[in-house]
Formats: sequence, structure tokens, C-alpha cells
Amino acid sequence: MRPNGLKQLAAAGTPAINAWLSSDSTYIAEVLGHCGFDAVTVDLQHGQFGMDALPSLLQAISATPAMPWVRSSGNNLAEINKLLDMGAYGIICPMIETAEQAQDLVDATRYAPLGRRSFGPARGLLYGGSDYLNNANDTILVLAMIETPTGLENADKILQVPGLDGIYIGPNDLALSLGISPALSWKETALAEHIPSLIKLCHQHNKYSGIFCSDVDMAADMQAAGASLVTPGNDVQLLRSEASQRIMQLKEARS
Ligand code: 3PY
Ligand code: MG
Repeated sequence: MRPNGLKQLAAAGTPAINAWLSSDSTYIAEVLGHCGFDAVTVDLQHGQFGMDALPSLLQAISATPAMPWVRSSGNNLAEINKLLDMGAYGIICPMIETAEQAQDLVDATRYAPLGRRSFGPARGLLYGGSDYLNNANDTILVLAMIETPTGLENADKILQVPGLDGIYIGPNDLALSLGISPALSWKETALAEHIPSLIKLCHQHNKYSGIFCSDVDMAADMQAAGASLVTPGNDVQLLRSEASQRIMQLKEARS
């Protein structure tokens, strides 16, 4: 089976850099995949598109060196089975709060005996290779999002669920649910304590830690804190930030 580059990076202790696709443009998906990101994650939770957009987005990412990942819209076995069958090599599942919910996620993503994933890998076979069935459980990365106080409280138990590779921290929902404005810098809030503790906990359990970052400075801090994977903003944030920067530069050059 095609190896999962993200697992190889983690084994070497090298942090991965992940792109986040909130639009349904196959062109943008392909461009991001050629930029040097290790993975491109299609956001089915907040992206403004439905499941029908997924096959072409995953095909576009598969035409690049980046690994095709998806954030599912929820912890739903039928949806997650389909995403894997379409060739997703990583699943990030939002709002996991308990070990039982993490077990449901494992059930949806792993073939028996680890889980209850149904057989029908379709495009997974084309992208992964003919030995997909025997190697999918060990190759595909599965991350549970920790983004609520209950998830935070249960993180230790969640990380002990067999078949789960690790967690992906959602700092915006975590801030919101802790009564903190997501507009504040994480460094000025209780997140400054919670986020590094979560990453440390993953190291203690030898598990994977990913995190969404609002900007490149936060992503650099998270790399330094030992995160396995950082997402330095989504596609639209990258576009806005570069466009604003160029406009500002041209306006300043006038004076
Ligand atoms: C969060 O920060 O809550 C996220 O879900 C990031 O996408
Ligand atoms: Mg969230």
C-alpha cells in the first residue's frame, strides 16, 4: 500500500505542515498540494460544500505529493466509511469528548477486528494499492478533535483507545467553550496552559498531536512545542493574508 508520508514524518520526529481546504475548488486543492504541504485536509464540517464535492477534491490532491485528508462533518460511521472509500489517508473527527466517542470513531475507520468499517474501498484501492485491505488499519491516520472542556478533561482516556492515532486540537471551539473569545491570542488566555499540556500528554502516550493555527506565528510556536502536525490557517485565510499584504505594500510604495 502507498505509505502515509505523515506517519513517516512522525516516526522521524519531523513536524508535518497541513493545508486546510474550506472551498470546493479542485484547482486550489491541486495548487496547495503542489506548494510543499505534507497533507491537504478537506473540511467537510465547515467547508461550504457537501459530500458530492469530495471525490474530485480528493482526486485533485492525489495528483500532488500531499496526502489527501478529510475533516468529517461529525462522528458518523456511514459518512466516514465513504470518505475512506474515496481514498482519504487521514480522518480528523470534530468534537470528540469521551473514550466511548473515540471508540465509535475507531469503529468507523478501522476494519475488523479493531473496528467495524465496512468493506468497499473503491477509490481507496486505486490510490492506496491492491494490498489496501491488509494495510489500511496501519496506514491511515485517525485523529479525534479535542475542542471542548469535556474533551480536555477526558483527553487522557481518549488517547488510550486502541486504534486511535492521536488528537487534533481545535483552539477556536476550545476557546469558545471555555468562555474565551477566539479573537484573543492563545498566548494571552488559558489556552497557553491547555494546548502545551495536551501536546505533552500525546508525547507521554506516544500518540500523534495535530493543531489548527490561526496564523504562521502560532504554527511556529506549536512546532516548537512538539506538535506532530500544524495547520497554518485555511485556504481563504492564506489568500486574504497575502492579498492584504500586497495591497498594503503597493499603497505604502505610493508615499
Ligand atoms: C477549531 O479551532 O475549533 C477548529 O475546529 C479548527 O478548524
Ligand atoms: Mg472546531
